[in-house]
Formats: sequence, C-alpha cells, structure tokens
Amino acid sequence: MKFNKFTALVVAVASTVITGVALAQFAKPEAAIKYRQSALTIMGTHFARIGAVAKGEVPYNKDEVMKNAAIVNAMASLPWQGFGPGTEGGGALPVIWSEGDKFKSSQEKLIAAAAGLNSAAQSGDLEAIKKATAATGATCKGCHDDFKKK
Ligand code: ASC
Repeated sequence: MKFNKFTALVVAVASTVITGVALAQFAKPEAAIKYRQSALTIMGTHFARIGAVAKGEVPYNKDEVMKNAAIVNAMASLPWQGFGPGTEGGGALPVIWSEGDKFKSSQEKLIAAAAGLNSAAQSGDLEAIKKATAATGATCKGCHDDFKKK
C-alpha cells in the first residue's frame, strides 16, 4: 500500500473512530474513574465480608458467602472498561497505560480467582472457601502493589 494523502486520511479517520468507541462508553474521564472506583468498592466490600468469615471473625453461613461471592464474581470483570485511553487519574498509576499487557494479565488473574471463589462458595466447603479467599486476596494485593498509588 502506497502511503499517500488518502492513506493518511483513512488512518486518521479510523483512529478517531477507534478512540471514539473507547471513550463513547463514558461521557468524560471523570465518569470512567467514578465507574471503576465504584465497581472496585462494591467488589472490595463483598470480598471483605467473605474475608471476615475466612478469618473466623464472622460465623460461616453458606448462603451469605454464596451471595457475596456471586457479587465479587460479577464485579470482577467490570472495573477494567473504566481504564480506557485518556482516563488517567484517581488512584491509578500511569503504568496501567504504559504496560497494558501486564495490567490485562492482572485483571485476568482476578477474574479467574473470583470464579474459583464463586465455585468454592457454592460447594459449601469452608476449607475450599478459605483457600479461594486467600488466592483471590493475593490477586487484589498484587494488582494494588503494581498499579495503585500508595
Ligand atoms: C479486601 C479489599 C481489598 C483486598 C485486599 C487483599 O477486602 O478491599 O482490596 O481485600 O486487601 O489483599
């Protein structure tokens, strides 16, 4: 393909459309930041309730853990769409945007761990729940260590 003015125009239009698609989900960066923080807050709240059971601070109740794990599992895939291009800020470190593959791999670890926690919750096996809680918490911490402002 010859790189002429027409090619340049096509590339320019295509990039604008792609950027537009990425940002279209949120009216402005602040909305994306609020969205991702909200999803992470909900996830953290419900994960902490399971954490309290795993630590023995709260008596084990299968239904409660199942409800909390289902919420964690549903939330686990949501925050990431709020980290699109041009949404730097909040508690997020710039490395999220400069090392996108590494960030993506951290997201996938959490998503997999949350699915495991959800399965453990349904099994009703407290020992399995404790293990899955530790595994999930490790993915929360790993991501915070690498990508969250201290
Ligand atoms: C929580 C919560 C987190 C994680 C993390 C695990 O309950 O809000 O962000 O656990 O502290 O290490």
